[in-house]
Amino acid sequence: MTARIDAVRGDITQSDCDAIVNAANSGLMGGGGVDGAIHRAAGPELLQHCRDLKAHYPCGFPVGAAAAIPGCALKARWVIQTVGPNRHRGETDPADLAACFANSLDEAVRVGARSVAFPAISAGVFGWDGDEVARIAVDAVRRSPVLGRLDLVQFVLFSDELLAKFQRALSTR
Ligand code: AR6
Repeated sequence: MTARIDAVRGDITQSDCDAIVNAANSGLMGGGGVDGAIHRAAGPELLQHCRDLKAHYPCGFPVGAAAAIPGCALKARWVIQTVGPNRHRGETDPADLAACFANSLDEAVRVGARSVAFPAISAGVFGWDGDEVARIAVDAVRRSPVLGRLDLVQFVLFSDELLAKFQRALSTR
């Protein structure tokens, strides 16, 4: 058996998945976009877990890395922190974005999650094209060696436009 991979429109903070992935920044102290929404919904306790994680990364959390912290007030049991490449800073390597998805799935399996929800990492403030994010995300998830240890990988998109892009990527083999 391998995980079902799908895409829905919605707010990832309301996801029923065991783990939700946060598109954070290397400072890990919260921000706008999905990061801000997750911090608001999870409550202030999340920030303390972020501080503990940050203490291990004095030079900043690396682009493409992933680490799970407790979901606090969220339905999700874990928030997996990852940092996408920032196109506005010249971070244009698709491998860095693919690493966010692949490493987040590895981390989800490591903590025992069976279902994982992803936002469109780097498709907001970090300036990547939505179609490109969708293609890279779907490809990285399909290639993941841990897919057989998960039941569901769900992309949760904030707009119909982005949902259509992910649906297109999912319909292409
Ligand atoms: N649920 C699902 N998707 C959402 C939600 C939500 N509640 N809110 C926003 N999105 P962004 P990035 C979508 O900018 O490009 C932050 O300040 C949003 O519409 O959140 O990786 C961090 O602290 C977009 O499609 O993440 C970093 O500094 C997608 O999530 C920086 O932004 C990603 O947009 C990271 O930028």
